[in-house]
Amino acid sequence: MAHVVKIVTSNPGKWEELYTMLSSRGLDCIWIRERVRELQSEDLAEIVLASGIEAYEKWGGGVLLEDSGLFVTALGGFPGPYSAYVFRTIGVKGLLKLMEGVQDREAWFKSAICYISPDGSQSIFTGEVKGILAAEPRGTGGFGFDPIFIPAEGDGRTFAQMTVGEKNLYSHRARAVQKLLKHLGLTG
Ligand code: ITT
Repeated sequence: MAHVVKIVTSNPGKWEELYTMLSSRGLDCIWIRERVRELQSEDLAEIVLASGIEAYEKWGGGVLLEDSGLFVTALGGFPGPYSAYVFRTIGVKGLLKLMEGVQDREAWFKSAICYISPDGSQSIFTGEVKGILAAEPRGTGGFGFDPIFIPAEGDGRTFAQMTVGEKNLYSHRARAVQKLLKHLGLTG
């Protein structure tokens, strides 16, 4: 029986990545283009679980939410869970300014997915990708901080210089999705 997954996100870039990965495994995806209230916490898993429960109460079983962020080592993990706010306020340029003259360019994207099944059972899946911050933005694809994130395992291009399919080979979100697919028995 085909699973129906209700993906709740206000972010079209996230939807595209999640839809591409899940539909290729035979899942029927519905986009609920809404922003769910987010808990204040430093822990992405905790934030996404609270949002997931709220979404389950509103839209019922089969809901999937994802919370993610960019964690910059030299900035003590900032902006982390505040990434959406930092992106909306100071943006890519503002973050680069904070990094001016900083030698250590290491950063991580982290993702936490909450899936609540039709019978109400809650699961959380996480994924990470390590990279470095570019000196200048490059590329027009992706969203958010993609123009300045160069994944360590890649070929030197930023995520914004990759197709969705290429980004999905390395990304934090793709790694969390792999765990979800395994949980649903849809890998291999
Ligand atoms: P929803 O909460 O509605 O899903 P959002 O964009 O507000 O959408 P988050 O609260 O999870 O989502 O914030 C994630 C932010 O972290 C996002 O806005 C980007 O600035 C950044 N981010 C996360 N994953 C990213 C990725 O794959 N590429 C670039 N930036 C990313």
